[in-house]
Amino acid sequence: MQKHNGEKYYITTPIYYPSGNPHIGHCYTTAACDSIARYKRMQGCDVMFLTGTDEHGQKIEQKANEAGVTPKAYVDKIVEKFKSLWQYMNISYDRYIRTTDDYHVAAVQKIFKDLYDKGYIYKGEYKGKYCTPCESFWTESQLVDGKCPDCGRPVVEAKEEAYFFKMSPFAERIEKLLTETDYLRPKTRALELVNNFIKPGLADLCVSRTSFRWGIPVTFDEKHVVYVWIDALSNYITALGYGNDRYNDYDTFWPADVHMVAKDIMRFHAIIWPAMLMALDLPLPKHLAVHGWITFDGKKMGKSLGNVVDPFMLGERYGADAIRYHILREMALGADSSFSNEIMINRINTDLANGLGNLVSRTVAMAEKYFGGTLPEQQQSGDFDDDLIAQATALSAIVDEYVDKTQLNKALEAIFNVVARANKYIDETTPWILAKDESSYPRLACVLYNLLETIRIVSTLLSAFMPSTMPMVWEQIGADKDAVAYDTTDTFGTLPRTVTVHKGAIIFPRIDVEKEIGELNKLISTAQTASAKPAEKPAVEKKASGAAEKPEGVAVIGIEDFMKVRLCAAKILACEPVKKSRKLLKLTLDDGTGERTVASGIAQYYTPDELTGKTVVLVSNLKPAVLCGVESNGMILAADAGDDVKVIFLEDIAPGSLIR
Ligand code: ME8
Repeated sequence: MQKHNGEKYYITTPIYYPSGNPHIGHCYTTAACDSIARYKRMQGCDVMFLTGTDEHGQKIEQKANEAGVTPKAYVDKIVEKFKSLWQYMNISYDRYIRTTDDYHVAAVQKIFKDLYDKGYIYKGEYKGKYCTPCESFWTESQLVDGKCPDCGRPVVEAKEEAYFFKMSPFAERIEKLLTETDYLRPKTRALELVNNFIKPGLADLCVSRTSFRWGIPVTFDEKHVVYVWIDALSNYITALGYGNDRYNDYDTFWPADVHMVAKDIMRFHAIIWPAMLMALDLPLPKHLAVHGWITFDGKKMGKSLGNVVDPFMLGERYGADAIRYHILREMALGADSSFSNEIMINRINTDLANGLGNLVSRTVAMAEKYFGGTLPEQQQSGDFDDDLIAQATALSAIVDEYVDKTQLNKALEAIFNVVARANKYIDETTPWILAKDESSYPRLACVLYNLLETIRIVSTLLSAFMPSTMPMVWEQIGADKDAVAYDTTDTFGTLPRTVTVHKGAIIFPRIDVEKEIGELNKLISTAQTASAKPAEKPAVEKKASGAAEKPEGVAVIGIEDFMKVRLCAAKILACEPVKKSRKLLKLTLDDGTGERTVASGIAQYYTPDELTGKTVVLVSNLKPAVLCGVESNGMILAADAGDDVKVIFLEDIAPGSLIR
C-alpha cells in the first residue's frame, strides 16, 4: 500500500490536433491518464493532469480555408467537442492547454530564441520528403515503400528556407536514456528507435516554416513560423508556467512522472523532446509510456474512421464507464488492440453485467431478503473466508504496481480476478442453503459481510477507472466516504458489522448480443456510407490475366476477416512435454506484453531444446482452450511439409511485433 502524503505527480496526454472530431483513439490515452491521475489522487498525491489541443499547422490552416473560416474559429469549434467529450467521459484534467493560448505562444517564442542564442538552432534550407497530414519530413531511408512511415500516405518533395534544431550533440545521451534507463516503456521499442534513428546519425530537425502562416511567429525572423514540434512539445512545460507568468507550477511539478502517447508520436517524445530539454538544460521527464493503436478492420482508428466508432454514440448506448473499462481492459501496453463491437459487448456482459454487476446485486439482494437489509451483529467465520480475504486485501498492492507501470489492462484484470473469486465464494458458501436453517444465520451474516467488504475494496480501486458508476455501488453496499478511502483497501473490517444495504438499480444491464450487434451494424454501415470515399475497384478486377487461381474448396475471405486474426512475434521462454499427451508440447511464450502458455501439437517433430529461445508466429487472439489439462492461449504457426511439420521461426523480430 502506497501513501503519498501530498507527493507531486504530473501526468500528461498528448495535445491532440483539433483538425477533426475526437474519436475513440483519443479516448484511450485520455481515459488511461485520467485513471492513473485519479488513482494517484486516491493514494494521496498532489496531481497535475494535463491535456489539451495542438492547434497550429498547415493542415489546420487548409481545413479552415476549406471551411471558409479563420483557423482560430475552426479550432475553437472542435476544441469545444474535445472538451465536451472529456466531460462526458468524466475526465478529471486539472489543466487544459491550447497552443493558441497567449501565454504558450509567448513562452514558445522565448524557448525558440533561447535555443537559437545557445547555437542549437541555425538557418538552412530544407529539401526532403514531406508528409502533409503528419506534418513530418522524412529521410529517404525512413520511408516505407516510398510512403510516410507513420501513416502510410504519399509524401511530396519539399524545399524551403528553414531553421533547424541540431540533434547530433544529444545523440549519445539519448541513446543511453533509451537503452540504459527506464524512460521508455515498453523498453522493447528502444532498440527500434536506436537502430532506425540514432545509429544512422540523428538528422537535424526542421523547426520553422515559411510556406504557411498559421503558427507561432519566430520573433527575430517574422516570415518564419515555429513548426510543429517545438510548439507542441513545449506545452508540457509552458502549461506549468515555464517561460510565462500565467502559472507558477513549473518548480513544483516538473519533471513529469509520465507522458503517455501512442506509437505514432513515440519518436518525437523519445528523441526530440529529450534533446530539446537537454538543450535547454532542463531535467528530463521520468517516463514515456507508449501504447499501441486501437484499430478497426485492421486500420488505425483515426479521424476518417472516427464516426464509425463514435465515442458519444457508444457512451449513450452502454455508459461512459463501460466504454472506459472496455478500452482500458483491451489494450496491453505496447501492443495494438483491434476494436470490435462484439468483443466490447461480450466484455461488458461478462465482466461488468455478470461479474461485478451480479456480485453486487446478488449480495445486496441476499442481505435484504435474509436480514431485511441490515446485517445482525453476531457473526461467525468459516471455510473459504481466509482465501477470499487474503486475495481482496492483497489487491491494492498489485494494482499499485500495475498503475505505476502504466499497465492498466493488468490492473483491471487483477481487480476482476477478485470479483470472480468473490462470485466463486458465493457458490462455495451457498448462502441460500445457510438461510434455510436459523442456526446458520451467524455464518450467513458473515458470508454476506465478507462479500460486502470485498465489493467495497474492489469498487474503491475501480473508482479510478470507472468513476461514474462506483458511487452507485457504494450507495448500495452502505459504504460512506470514509469507507471507500484508498488506505482502507488493504484491510477487512471497515464497513460496520451491522451495515445496512440499499437495493438500487442494476449498474450494468446485460446486453442482448445479437440484437445489439444487428443495430450497431446498421449504424456503422450508415456512418460508413456517409464517410465513404469513392469505392476502389475490387482487387481482382485490377489483376492481369496471370491472376492466381485459388485452390478448389477454399473460401475467399475479405481483408476484414483476415484482419480479425492477430498475429505477432513471440519468444519461446520454456518448453516441456504435456504429460497426458504424445503430441502436445507446453510452451511458455513472451508475447511482448507478458507471458502466456500455448499447447502445440508438435511433440513428434521437435524436442523442447530445439524450440526454447526461438521466436515464432503466434495467433494471439484465439479463444483459450484446455488441451490435456493445459490451458492454451493461442496457437503457433507451422507449415505442413508432407511427412514433416516445420514451425515458422523468426529472426531479429522483437516479441509483440505485429505480423500482417
Ligand atoms: O499527434 N489508438 O495529435 P493527434 C490509440 N498533436 N490512440 C490513438 C489513436 C488510436 N487509433 N489515434 C489517436 C498529435 N490516438 C500531436 C501530438 S503531443 C506534444 C502532440 C491518440 O490528434 C494517441 O495518444 O494525432 C496518439 O499518440 C494521439 O492520439 C495522437 O493525436
